[in-house]
Amino acid sequence: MTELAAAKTALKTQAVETPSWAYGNSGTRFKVFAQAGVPRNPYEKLDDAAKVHEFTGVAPTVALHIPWDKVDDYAALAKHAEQRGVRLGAINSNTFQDDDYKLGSICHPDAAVRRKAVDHLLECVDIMDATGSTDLKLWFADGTNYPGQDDIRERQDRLAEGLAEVYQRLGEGQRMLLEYKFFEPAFYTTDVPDWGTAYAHCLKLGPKAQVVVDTGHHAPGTNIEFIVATLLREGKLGAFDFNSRFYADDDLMVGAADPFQLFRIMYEVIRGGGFTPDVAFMLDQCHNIEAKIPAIIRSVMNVQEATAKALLVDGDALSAAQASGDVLEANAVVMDAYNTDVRPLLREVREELGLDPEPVSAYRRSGWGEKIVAERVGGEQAGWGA
Ligand code: PSV
Ligand code: MN
Repeated sequence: MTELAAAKTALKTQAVETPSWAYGNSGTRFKVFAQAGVPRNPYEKLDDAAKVHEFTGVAPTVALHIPWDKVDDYAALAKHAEQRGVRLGAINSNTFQDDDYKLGSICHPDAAVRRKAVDHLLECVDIMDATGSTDLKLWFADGTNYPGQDDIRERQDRLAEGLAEVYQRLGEGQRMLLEYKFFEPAFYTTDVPDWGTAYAHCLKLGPKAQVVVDTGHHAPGTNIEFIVATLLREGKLGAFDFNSRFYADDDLMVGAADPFQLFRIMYEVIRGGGFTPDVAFMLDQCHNIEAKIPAIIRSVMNVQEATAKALLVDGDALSAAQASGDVLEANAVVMDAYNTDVRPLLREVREELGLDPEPVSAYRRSGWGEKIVAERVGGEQAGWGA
């Protein structure tokens, strides 16, 4: 198989999971701008997600967020997804929105609050049983704002204890994905601030615990691809939350702020054997001012473009240049791949999959955007907290 043919085959098997919350209203702490046609419940979020999959062909699963996507009958929700041609993906827990969590959740100094948080995580595993989801995604807002506020070491002990209880509850084929974030909402210490802390906990827990790399959760200038390479070497990279950032956790469209970084990350994924279903490629974004569905389609395409470029890196030429110490040539090989216009290749891939080569235009022509604006009248739009 030629390199190009191999790249095409790989691109056809790619899967990007979209987050239910990206279809709802969102904003900053200053303002949430409502958009017409936004889903009013998890069923309508899935209808929109199905459109993203219909036009891209590579977004077959949708991540849920509990309690924002709470329903009475999860099997019925899974069936609805299936009827639309998608499946339910990771279950994201939420231990940051209740008043009880002011001083933390699973790391809280009060055992009763910790119990409540762990019970919520166990409930999320029950939901996974009902939906058939394999991944429990954990992000904790836990931390402190002031030196001395709480004991850093004891908080780690509480975290380990809570995680261990949830880990024990995981069934066959289920896993726990632990996400880190360096700050916010806590500003002095965060209990899972970096990949090293997440890794240390996952290592102790066992093989069903893996680390999530959210690309927006690092200090500016962090070499994320190095983290990716390291986690893959250790067999501990479970998933990505893709988004892009200019300043902090901006949750902008992946590939918008720094497409070169996304390419470097995807190169390390491929180089490290991470381009498999064992690593979940998820989006974690909010579309505060732009139209949501086309923005999600664009984001999926941005991931595809970075992947295509990474697949085109000439491995033999790169190894030869590296082995001979030819710094300039090695860098040129990587840059040649990055500078390749892969859009024609991706158009071909889509045509071969029976899709329109231009997903955003095809979506716009489909009339779905107008239909949801006309039909989704009344009721309460989904957004933060719903
Ligand atoms: C908060 O920073 C966050 O964006 C985390 O990345 C989670 O993955 C997501 O929210 C959903 O809880
Ligand atoms: Mn995230």
